Amino acid sequence: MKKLKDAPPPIPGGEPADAVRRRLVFAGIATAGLAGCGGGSSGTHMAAESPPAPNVTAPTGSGWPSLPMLQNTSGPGQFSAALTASPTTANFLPGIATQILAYNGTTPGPMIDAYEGDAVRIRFTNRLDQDTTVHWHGLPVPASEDGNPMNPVAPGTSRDYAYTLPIGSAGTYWYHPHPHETTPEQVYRGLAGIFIVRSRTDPLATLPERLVVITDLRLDATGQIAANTATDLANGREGDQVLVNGAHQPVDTIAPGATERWRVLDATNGRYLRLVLDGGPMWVVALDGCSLPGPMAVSELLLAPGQRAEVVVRAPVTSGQKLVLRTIAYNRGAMVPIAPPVKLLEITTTQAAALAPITLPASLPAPPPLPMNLATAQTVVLSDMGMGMGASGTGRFTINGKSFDPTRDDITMKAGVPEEWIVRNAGMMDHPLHIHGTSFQLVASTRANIASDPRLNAFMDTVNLISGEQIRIRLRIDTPGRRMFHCHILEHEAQGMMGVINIAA
Ligand SMILES: [Cu+2]
Repeated sequence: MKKLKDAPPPIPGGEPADAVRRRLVFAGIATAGLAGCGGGSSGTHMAAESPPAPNVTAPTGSGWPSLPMLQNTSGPGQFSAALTASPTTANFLPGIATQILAYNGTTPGPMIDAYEGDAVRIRFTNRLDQDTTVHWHGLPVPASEDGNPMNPVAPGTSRDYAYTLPIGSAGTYWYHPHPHETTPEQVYRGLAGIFIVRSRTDPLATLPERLVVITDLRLDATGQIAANTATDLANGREGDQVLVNGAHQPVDTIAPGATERWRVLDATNGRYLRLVLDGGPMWVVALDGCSLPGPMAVSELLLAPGQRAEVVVRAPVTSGQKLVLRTIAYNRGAMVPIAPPVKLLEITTTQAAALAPITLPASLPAPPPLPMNLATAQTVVLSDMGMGMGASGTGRFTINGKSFDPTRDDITMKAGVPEEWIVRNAGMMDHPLHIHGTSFQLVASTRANIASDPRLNAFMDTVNLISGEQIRIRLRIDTPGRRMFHCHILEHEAQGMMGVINIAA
């Protein structure tokens, strides 16, 4: 059994494992200044209705964890690989084997690194004890290949996922399970990976890249992953430690003045990342799988669950200075304490001579805008205040008043024909709406500050709506079949906040 590759090793001067385990963090107690190992900045989560369960946090400060790559067994123009989901163990805590679910033995799963135009064929094997699927989040793959809950892969069986990555699809995506009702648990137990599609004409191709795959983790007193509570089901699960590439607050070094492209993925079930970078400037160059029209300097950037961003960052020009990426408090309207600020990673400049600054290109290959003056084809209303009283909460989380039914078509549209939709969040908390198989353009919002938001007129596959917000999006789905659209807080999706778009040929 392969151990988790990215597990943080003990560090010189760090706390021994026993001390970490003894220093328990009790759920239900606000723990600012209590939870940390080293940095003292680990958050925790209030599990109000369950008996107080002691949680433990992983040591911090490991070296930079690089992700394993999914091996391509074909030549240029093709990407062929084998991917297996199976139970295994990871060493988040030194000396403790935590049961996880993993793709090819690691969490996050292996990075998929392919090119536009590649014919992809991935032989997927399910070694879990329940149905699963692989969903290629954001990629415009045929409906039959998109890992919909209606197309489960049974335990002990395999299937091929085969599709071609269209020219123009270069960007940062991810893959994760999408089975009916069990997606949240499969993801929080470890099944998620980043998927990069490259262009041969990428204007930023010369920049060094860093992957920042964010997951979060909640371990019980024995070091095992804690199950979802009723609070998690209602609000979306937030683990009490935030991991980067599977490690807790990893550190690295960088040449002074270096410019890097970071691909950031929020692969958590329900944690919002309000990202700030201390020590250097940050430009957004892409949201989800799509370039912006040009680099946009930002002081902070919000990622909802499922979203990605590509940012360009620049290191300080003198040695011994730090770039620190943090997520700061964000009120998403949930009935849980607002997650405390958390340091995600820390990178220190070396003694090397400062590198000359790189001038970023003024324009980037954003998708062409969709036609204006489209009639409103759909109004989509998200609600978290339905009257359902079932034990699973089914009936509370709805789209247009309905809970998910895999046999029902909620929306019909025609392949290749652009539409404009109104989407409204009539709920009390934020909901990130994800539409499969396409990227859509956000063209308007009732939010006051939308004009200065990099999202306005940009393309994305997941858009966050705050309570009461109404937006307009334009979208076109080019291939026929039945597609999912849903809230990407996975607990909401699993409890009904999902629908089917049937795209006619
Ligand atoms: Cu939601």
